[in-house]
Amino acid sequence: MKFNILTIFPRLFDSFLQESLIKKSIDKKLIDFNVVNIRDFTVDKHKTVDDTSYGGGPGMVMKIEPIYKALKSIKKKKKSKIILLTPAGKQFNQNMAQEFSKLDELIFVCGRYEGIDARIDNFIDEKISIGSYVLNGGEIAAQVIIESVFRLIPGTLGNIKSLEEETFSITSNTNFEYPQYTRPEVFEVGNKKHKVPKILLSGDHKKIKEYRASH
Ligand code: 6GU
Repeated sequence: MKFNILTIFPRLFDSFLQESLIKKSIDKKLIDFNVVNIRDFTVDKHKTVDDTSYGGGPGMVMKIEPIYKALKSIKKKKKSKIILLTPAGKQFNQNMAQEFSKLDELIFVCGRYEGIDARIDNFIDEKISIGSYVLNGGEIAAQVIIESVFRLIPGTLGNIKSLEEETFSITSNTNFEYPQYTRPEVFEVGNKKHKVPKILLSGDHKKIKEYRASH
């Protein structure tokens, strides 16, 4: 699967792509990234990506031509979706992550919060928000969506647990997560001993199962 990202801050993706399972999955060629600097598609001397708002008002508006040209520069795959990240979009959830993970490609347009020329609507498939709060731009939202989508692609996880169980637990009210512990058995802070529940050390698999089901 390919993730294309259109942004005026491409370096925000540097460390994101260079760590952990994202990096491993890129190395394994399970996923692929194309970070596009919208500024590269400006034609004027000052590489202008925004301008004042028609009708007046505060804040700058992202110009449509550089974004349109950046979109045009992407050689689109068959199952592809163009997503505009905006706090005014439809709220992202696990079911959407699941649907997106079946595509060949996602194309993210990272708008700055102040605004983007409304004619962008003619060139995108969906508007998505990651929650009821305002970010200055879509870059971190794109990273949130990418992180939730890529891990659903077969081979990207050490397949730790059933993804179906995980989706069920998050979309229903039941919680499949149980408290987990690792060494040391007793963690001392000052005179306080923080202990691992005895049942988990008992080796009694039936009891452990019951404990996990009820916590
Ligand atoms: Cl996708 N963009 C911005 N700018 N703010 C947000 C958001 C997106 N989702 C929640 N807040």
